Amino acid sequence: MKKLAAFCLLLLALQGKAQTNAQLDPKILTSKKVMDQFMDLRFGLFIHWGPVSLRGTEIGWSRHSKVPAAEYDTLYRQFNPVKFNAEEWVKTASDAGMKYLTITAKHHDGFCLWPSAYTDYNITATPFKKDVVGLLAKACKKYHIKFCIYYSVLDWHHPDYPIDNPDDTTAKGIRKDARMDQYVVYMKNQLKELVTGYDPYMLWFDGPWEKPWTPEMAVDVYTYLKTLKKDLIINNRLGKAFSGTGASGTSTFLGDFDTPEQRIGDLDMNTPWETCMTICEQWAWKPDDKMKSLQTCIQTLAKVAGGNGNLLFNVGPRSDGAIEPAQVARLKEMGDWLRKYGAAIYNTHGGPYNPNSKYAATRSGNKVYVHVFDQSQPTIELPAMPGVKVNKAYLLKGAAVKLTTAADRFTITLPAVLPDANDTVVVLETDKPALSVAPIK
Ligand code: FHN
Repeated sequence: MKKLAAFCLLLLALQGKAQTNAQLDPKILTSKKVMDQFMDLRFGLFIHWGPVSLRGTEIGWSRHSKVPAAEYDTLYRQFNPVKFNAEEWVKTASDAGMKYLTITAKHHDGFCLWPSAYTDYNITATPFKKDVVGLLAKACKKYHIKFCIYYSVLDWHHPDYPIDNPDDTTAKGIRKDARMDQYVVYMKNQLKELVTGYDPYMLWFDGPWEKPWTPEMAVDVYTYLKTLKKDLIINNRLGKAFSGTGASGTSTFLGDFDTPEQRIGDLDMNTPWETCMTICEQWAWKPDDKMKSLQTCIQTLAKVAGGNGNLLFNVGPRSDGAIEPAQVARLKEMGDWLRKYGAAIYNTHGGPYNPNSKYAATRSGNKVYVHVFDQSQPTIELPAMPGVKVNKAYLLKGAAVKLTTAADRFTITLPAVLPDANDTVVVLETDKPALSVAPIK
């Protein structure tokens, strides 16, 4: 994916300045209230799934490269995920402490996980037939998980999308009869199906980097979507600029939040952002894919929250419809940690300290939650918070800890045995609202 980010940067440079929210009618932009509520959720489940799970190769990207297109495009005929149980998936998210779920309704390969009236290349053409998007939407409603939909702007399968093979820039990789104007009509028809049919909380767009998709189309589709649902949250990948293409900060992209990928975003108290990351290495299911340790998972969540961002954590279910049991178990372990220490994650803001390998910090009211990762030393030193006094220091759910205050720093003496080896949370109660402290980079 690093190659992709470089490729996006190059494309962006070639295509000139990307569009920004300044080109939208300010009345249609998603309100700060709605975005604050989204950011309070902090943690969501990303799901990359489709017939390609039959091959165990990457969704979209392995078409033509690892799997011949003719074979890739007919995998749906064998796709019969008999173990798919939408409520089980949603309960896995809920048990992980996740508050929203984002499903790849249509990825770059163009296959639709719902019975779209605008293409036969959809779930009803499989032996399975059931409306996966609809079943997940219903299960999310039942378990009070916000339902979100991923939709790929580029579509290497659709006859009106000009690019068939991103790796072949010769005439062979291009559809010379493609009609991009017709493709945008198709896209808007499908988006209307999804928004009016399933009432998603958010649309997670992807794949805006190729030449056929223009900034003008992005502005048109964002504006169109807001006529369908005013409070619909829309990420910044309708537009050309997103983290990884060098964009950051509200003035440099179109959409409601930034989307750093496979990395923890920088501390930013102004621009809503969400890191998307795989629990393993591949987005879609892969046999024996290497899974992140519990420590990495928990510390990633704490560092993202410490940066004032959300974490969209991805699993790729198998072709039989089950999520790998080891991944379900890992997510449950994250949920166990959150059930104990979630006050330091949900409904907090990031900062005031920039997350680092030793610690991260979140805050709410007059509390700063210091997430201690490096437990090799008996003490941890933090720069002083200008103009703010710490009245009390204690372990979240635990005993008081010793705090020494100097002009330019605090020193916390940690107990000999820490309650959680992955992330021990120390609470600093301040004499002023914790949010009054400017970020300490
Ligand atoms: O190309 C996609 C990739 O397959 C995956 O969906 C990620 C997840 O955000 N987004 C794109 C790469 O930036």
